Amino acid sequence: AQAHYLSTLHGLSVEPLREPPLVTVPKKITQFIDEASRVCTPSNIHICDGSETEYNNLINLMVQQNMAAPLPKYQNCYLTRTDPRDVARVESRTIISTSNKHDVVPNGFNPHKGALPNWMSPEELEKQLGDRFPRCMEGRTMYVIPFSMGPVGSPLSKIGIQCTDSPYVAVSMRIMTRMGLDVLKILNEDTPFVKCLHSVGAPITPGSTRPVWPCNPENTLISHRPESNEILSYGSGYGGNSLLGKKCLALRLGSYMAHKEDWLAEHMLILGITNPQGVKKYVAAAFPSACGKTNLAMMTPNLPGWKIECVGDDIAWMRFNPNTGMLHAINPENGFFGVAPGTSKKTNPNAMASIFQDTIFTNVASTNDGGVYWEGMGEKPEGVVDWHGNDWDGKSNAAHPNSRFCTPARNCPIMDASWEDPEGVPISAILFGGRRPEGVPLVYEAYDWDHGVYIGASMRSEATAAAEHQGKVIMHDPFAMRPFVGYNMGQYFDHWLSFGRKKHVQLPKIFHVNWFRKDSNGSFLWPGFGDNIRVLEWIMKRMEESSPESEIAKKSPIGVIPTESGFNLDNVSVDWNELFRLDKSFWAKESSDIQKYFNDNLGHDLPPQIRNQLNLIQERIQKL
Ligand code: GTP
Ligand code: SPV
Ligand code: MN
Repeated sequence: AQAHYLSTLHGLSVEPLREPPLVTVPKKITQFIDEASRVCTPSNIHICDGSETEYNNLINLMVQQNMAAPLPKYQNCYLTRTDPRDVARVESRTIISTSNKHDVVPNGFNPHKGALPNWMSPEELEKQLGDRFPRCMEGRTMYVIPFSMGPVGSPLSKIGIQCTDSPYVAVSMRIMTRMGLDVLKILNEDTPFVKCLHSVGAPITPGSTRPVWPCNPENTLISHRPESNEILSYGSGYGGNSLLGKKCLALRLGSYMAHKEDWLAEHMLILGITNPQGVKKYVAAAFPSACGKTNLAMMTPNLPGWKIECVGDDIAWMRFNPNTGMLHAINPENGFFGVAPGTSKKTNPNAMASIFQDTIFTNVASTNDGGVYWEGMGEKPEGVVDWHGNDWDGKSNAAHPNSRFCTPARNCPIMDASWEDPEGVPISAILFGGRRPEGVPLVYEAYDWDHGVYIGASMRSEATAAAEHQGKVIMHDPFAMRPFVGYNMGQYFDHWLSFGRKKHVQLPKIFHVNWFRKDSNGSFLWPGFGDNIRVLEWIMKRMEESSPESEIAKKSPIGVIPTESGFNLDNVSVDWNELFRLDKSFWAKESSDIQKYFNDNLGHDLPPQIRNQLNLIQERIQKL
């Protein structure tokens, strides 16, 4: 234990913690910082204490360097514009490295690149890292960020130490995680932690130019070593590539740990729903990136007497609680990194109430009165400067489609009273869903757990701007985890199936939803947003029913669907028949596409129960 806390590291000056100077930092952690600085050779090291003063200093530094601009229309809000080549997660350059390839890649018969996580051998990764990290922080400050995913000190939480040369990452991590001194204080020599090393890959050498948003797109590599609890990310400063607590730790390493430790780390929102009679339940929902999690998690219901409260909008860590027998979920995050376009007073008033204080906006447009603008925000103001920093021509995107707000959870007016409960909240239903313009009805319910796992495994969704995929192709995205699962997808399916075999547990019901079905003119058939409460109302009623047939429910080949009279359509006009139409040729093609995806990519690693479910569905579809 060191009495005066890292005052020097091999001759470099280390910005000391302001208060109290006597924090004991475990040796393993000082060794990691030492190692990172020896390899990356930053000119300075700054240990983040997580204080407001520090946050303000870092923001001011970014403003001085033109990396951030104040937004005087709001309170304590800033705008960042990235390099246009660094605007989203880079899935093609995101890899998991394990000693055994099969631990990550299933034995598919004809595997497709990008259909599942990428694997790299330890030797190859060592070489790739060696080509990138040495001296990569030259001329820059290395920020050391101690953070906790989950409430500080909760037995369910995980600790990470991120070394990064990006002040943008340091300030964003203070919003998105519990970060700083509070975390350092609870650590001892035995506390496991994830070593997170991040560099934008743009050293400042004599004569080199200093880009406003440093990055290195040609050499970007987001790598994970789950066997040694390490994340090494290079070349991108953006979101899921750089805020390593989020997708890298909480999902990729998280799912790897969850598999070993018998829990689940999922790309899911968590919400509380209270009906007009005062009955409250919790629901978790997995939709792929940019498919509606934040909006559902913060929804303002369009039905009187209903209440939604938010626990989390992107990630859920879940395990069966031995006392209640229920699946309990925590949100490991501390803020929202939400899609800006489409966010308005009409669609998401709770987000609008959250994001005009203490928020960092990335790649949105700005207005001449010191505000922000994006597509779908409301009426177009005059004098808009687009996300590139140019006067907006009114035709191209004002905001980048993947532009984001980064805002503390405490700003959201409907945070659930239990959102930081270390025990988590008990989940009564799990929803899977995606962007399906064709063929897939508004909602259907699984017949049982295995069928529900099949529904998660067979998820597909239209590509979005959250990653680098071009066009609106329908992609397979099992459990909305294709870019985020940290181990073999076949084993992941099996892990989900294993919960169905547990004794003395209350399994949540499983549903599939689709807000995005379109009519022949290309318009959405369903109003979505606040009207999604109608779907949640039906789901909540179904929690009380066990038979697939009732006044409000009937069987269909793909699952249990609502009866028209059993679904609340008060004050909304929709084409019910079209919303729920099941087309035989569509579903025959859908199931054969899924079969091909499974054969090509999972092969013998596809659990027999999933193949069995596929067979049952194909038989039922034949009878349509
Ligand atoms: P990530 O943060 O990338 O994981 O995305 P997310 O799943 O949280 O998606 P989000 O709620 O931010 O929504 C993404 C886009 O879908 C936004 O532009 C929303 O306006 C839009 N959207 C969300 N819910 C609905 C809905 O019910 N109907 C329609 N038509 N659009 C929706
Ligand atoms: C997603 O892409 O699912 C996000 C944004 O939530 S990012 O943090 O970039 O992963
Ligand atoms: Mn997400």
